[in-house]
Amino acid sequence: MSYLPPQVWIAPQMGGRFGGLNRPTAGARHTQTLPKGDKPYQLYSLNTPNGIKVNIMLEELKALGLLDYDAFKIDIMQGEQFASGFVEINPNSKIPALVDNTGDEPVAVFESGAILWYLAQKYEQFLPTNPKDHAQALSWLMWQMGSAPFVGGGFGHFYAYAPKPIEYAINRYAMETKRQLDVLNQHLAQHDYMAGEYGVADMAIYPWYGALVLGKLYVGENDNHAYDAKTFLGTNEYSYVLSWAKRIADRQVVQQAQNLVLTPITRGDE
Ligand SMILES: N[C@@H](CCC(=O)N[C@@H](CS)C(=O)NCC(=O)O)C(=O)O
Repeated sequence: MSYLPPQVWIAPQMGGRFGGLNRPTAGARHTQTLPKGDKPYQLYSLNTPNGIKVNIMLEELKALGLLDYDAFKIDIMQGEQFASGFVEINPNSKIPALVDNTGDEPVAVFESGAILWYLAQKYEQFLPTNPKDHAQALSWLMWQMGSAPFVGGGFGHFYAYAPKPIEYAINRYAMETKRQLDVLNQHLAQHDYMAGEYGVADMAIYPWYGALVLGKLYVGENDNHAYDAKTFLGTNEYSYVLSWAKRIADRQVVQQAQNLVLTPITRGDE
């Protein structure tokens, strides 16, 4: 064994694609107010799977003529999630975050699942009202929020981004990711969408698990090896997940959401 944990952990300088961003502390790292447009909602985000979930909901509601919004890009590789203005609306410093200016005072919402739920409830769209499907929709929404970190922070991180491949970590999270895909596959074998009609749970699950089976997640090359998660995990075996993902990918609004144009924020009063 090459590493033995000391008695007390001391934060090291981390390597790898995201390592330089990590610190064991929260809060703003620089002073910067966020730009604000004149539309009723202000989105501060990035087109990652967690960001795309919210893009889909906003684009769906916009297509129904129910709202409009300005979209700003928070470049997490540049540390913009630690700008004081962003930390004020999301103390957790992670995209996406939304500000609702439709009422007497601005309302900030963070955590992608909370934003989906907040908007679905407010506009009475994409969240079934009958108790059985309503409970299913919330259950699958929370399932996604709890499960995807094993795919992103676990499997994707160790398979694609870690400075060197660690067999134990890749095996542990590949096992869990495949188990989750099987959970979805067994459910989607019996249902066209996650909970009744197309809705919040599909919007949350598609950008992670849909993208994975469509071969859009973790495809590339790092310093050690080429990676292609769809092939590595054999995702074609999850045929019901694949058909469901194709149904969602075919929606024009979803395509717009995946390619949403976000306005960069420029550093101001530092
Ligand atoms: N549970 C959060 C996770 C958000 C999240 O992990 N966002 C990532 C990008 S996908 C981020 O902002 N990372 C920046 C960082 O960790 O510093 C949500 O679903 O909103």
